[in-house]
Amino acid sequence: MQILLHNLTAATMSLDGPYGLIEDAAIFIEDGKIAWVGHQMDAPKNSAEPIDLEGRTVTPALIDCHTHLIYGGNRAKEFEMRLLGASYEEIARAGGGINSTVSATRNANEDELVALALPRLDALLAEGVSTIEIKSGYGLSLESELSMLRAARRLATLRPVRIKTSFLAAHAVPKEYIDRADAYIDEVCIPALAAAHEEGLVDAVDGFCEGIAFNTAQISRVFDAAHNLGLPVKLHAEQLSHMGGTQLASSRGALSADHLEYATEEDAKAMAESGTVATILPGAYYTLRETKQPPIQAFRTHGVDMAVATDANPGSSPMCSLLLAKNMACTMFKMTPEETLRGATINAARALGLTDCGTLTKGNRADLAIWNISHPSELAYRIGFNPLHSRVFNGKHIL
Ligand code: DI6
Ligand code: FE
Repeated sequence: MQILLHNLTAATMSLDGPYGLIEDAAIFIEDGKIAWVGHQMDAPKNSAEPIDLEGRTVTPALIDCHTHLIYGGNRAKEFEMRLLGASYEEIARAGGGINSTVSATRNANEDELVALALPRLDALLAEGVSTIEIKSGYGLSLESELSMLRAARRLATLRPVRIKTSFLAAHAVPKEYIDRADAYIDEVCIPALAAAHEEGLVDAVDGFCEGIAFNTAQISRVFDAAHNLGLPVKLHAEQLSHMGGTQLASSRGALSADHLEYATEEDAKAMAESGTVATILPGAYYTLRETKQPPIQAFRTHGVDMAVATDANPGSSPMCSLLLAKNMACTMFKMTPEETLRGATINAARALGLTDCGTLTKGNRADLAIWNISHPSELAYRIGFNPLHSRVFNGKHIL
């Protein structure tokens, strides 16, 4: 199976210069992989059917490296309550918040969870996304966490998409364990992790280190369990307050620390040292009307790679648009359009521990997004407009 794409601008995200841009480029795809990228006049002679892209821009397919796409119900009522003055934390402590989604998720079977997630998945794919990370964390019981992960994995059999799963039972304390968070970690979270791993359902282990969730000592125990199983870790850290999660995650060589609104310069230094990606989630900042901004300049200064993701979830970020997340990261946090494209490609791949995608590089998977734009900065600029022309997924052109 061979395809030659020509008459295009390639934003390789791998070469020197802005976006690793190559004008008048061609891309040769063979057996699901990128076999060659360069100036079209140098394209290798071969028998592949050429596809004229008429000057369109090609980027690596987008990667949404932080989502909670699988869940039951919705939280529109809490959205209303917050606008009337209740805080996210107050609602959570009163048994709403994550725990209200836990009830709705436990009440849905695996088929229903898949059906509920498909429209959200389709919205992401329509914008050129080809790899999506999906977390558990709304089951909070062994059976229900496994059901979420199975549903997440099943999506990849129903659509042209690659799914990576993160185990997030340390997301909230379920109501049957109220005031017994340590017992929940020992009796549910760690045994469920072992069971999920045994079934091959876990690519990484995540947690929510926050006043309304788990402290660093509790997350540490979950990370120990991950380590014993040989699984990489990541962490929701410093989202609503400074709890020390970033330092913990960095000291454990975490793939990413996510949110980070309350992270400090010292945290940025620790992340740089451990090569931990900073995953910026503007949808949650926006939805919660947060005012404390993540320390973007410190991440730049210390050379921390930044990813940008949707955090798609029913509570703090009911958003299924990675293009909008890119736009918000620019407008609200003054990230550059190029930083946000790195954040949704190469750095998102790093946040997932993937080395075979996120750039247009020979040998990588042929996961591409083809756009009706003339420069990749346009992907962060418009609001509520989708310029995707088509995708190439695993070497197949999907129109
Ligand atoms: N932080 C978040 O923003 C999501 N999870 C987390 O740990 C929110 C989850 C929710 O409100 O349902
Ligand atoms: Fe999240």
